[in-house]
Amino acid sequence: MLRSLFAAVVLATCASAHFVITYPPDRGDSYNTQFQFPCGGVAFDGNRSFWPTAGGAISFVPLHDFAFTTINIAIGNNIQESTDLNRFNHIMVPTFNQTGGNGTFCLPTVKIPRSLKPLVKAGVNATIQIVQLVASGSALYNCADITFSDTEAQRFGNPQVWGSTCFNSSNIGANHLTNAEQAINYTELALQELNLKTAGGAHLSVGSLSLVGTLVTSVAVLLAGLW
Ligand SMILES: *[C@@H]1O[C@H](CO)[C@@H](O)[C@H](O)[C@H]1NC(C)=O
Ligand SMILES: *[C@@H]1O[C@H](CO)[C@@H](O)[C@H](O)[C@H]1NC(C)=O
Ligand SMILES: *[C@@H]1O[C@H](CO)[C@@H](O)[C@H](O)[C@H]1NC(C)=O
Ligand SMILES: *[C@@H]1O[C@H](CO)[C@@H](O)[C@H](O)[C@H]1NC(C)=O
Ligand SMILES: *[C@@H]1O[C@H](CO)[C@@H](O)[C@H](O)[C@H]1NC(C)=O
Ligand SMILES: *[C@@H]1O[C@H](CO)[C@@H](O)[C@H](O)[C@H]1NC(C)=O
Ligand SMILES: [Cu+2]
Repeated sequence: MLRSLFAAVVLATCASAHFVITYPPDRGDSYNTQFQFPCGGVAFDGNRSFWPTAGGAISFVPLHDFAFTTINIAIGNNIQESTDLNRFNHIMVPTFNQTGGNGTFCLPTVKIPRSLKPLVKAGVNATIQIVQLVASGSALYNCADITFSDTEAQRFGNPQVWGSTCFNSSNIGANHLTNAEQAINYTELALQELNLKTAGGAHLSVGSLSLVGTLVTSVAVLLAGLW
């Protein structure tokens, strides 16, 4: 049986969940168990809603000031939901900083991960998972069970449906997370390593000296913070 979009929107307005997915609608409400991997402690109930085969909008109502948010998908009917057989390892939207709460946040064009494209066609079932890591350190989960449909994009594209479902409330947005990995200069690291090797450990290389410098600075900053 198909979940109605209307039911999900009503749910969102009186939600007790930390965040509610409104499109495609989530499985159900959870608050006390929402930190449970992979779907916030809500069991699959057999209900699904349509979602476009070529990818489409994902809309949700967050509650927190900000949350590091990741959107994943697992293809299949009855997803095995244990952590060691994690099928929610196909990333649709890599982690970003979702800012603002108590309004609607919508990404209009979320794509199917390249690795899964060959598996996706009308009638295939899947589950979309949204993970929100909030300031307290809790990871909160929510899932939407879907069936891919070739006609859903057209239905959803109807301005009446779209306009009431996919928008960003004024206080809500997103920032990119600076990827610490990208900030590392691997050329520099390789040169430092080479320096250490050619120096044969006999004396500190420039690389090590700058590392010591960084440590000293860090300790100084830490101490400054304590005053
Ligand atoms: C599916 O959703 C409908 C409407 O929300 C609900 O009445 C029904 O109980 C759900 N099905 C199951 C198996 O829970
Ligand atoms: C997809 O899920 C629905 C409802 O859970 C089920 O009735 C249907 O058989 C599934 N489709 C496929 C192709 O397995
Ligand atoms: C995430 O967004 C919040 C709210 O705008 C901001 O305070 C915080 O510094 C951001 N965090 C990162 C790591 O971007
Ligand atoms: C949203 O509303 C809840 C409940 O009133 C409140 O605890 C929370 O701080 C609000 N979040 C934001 C970002 O305003
Ligand atoms: C909502 O904000 C996000 C982040 O800035 C943006 O990617 C998205 O396109 C916006 N949604 C709409 C419907 O404009
Ligand atoms: C990385 O380090 C190398 C060697 O010191 C330097 O030539 C290069 O400009 C650095 N790249 C960036 C992006 O800082
Ligand atoms: Cu919360």
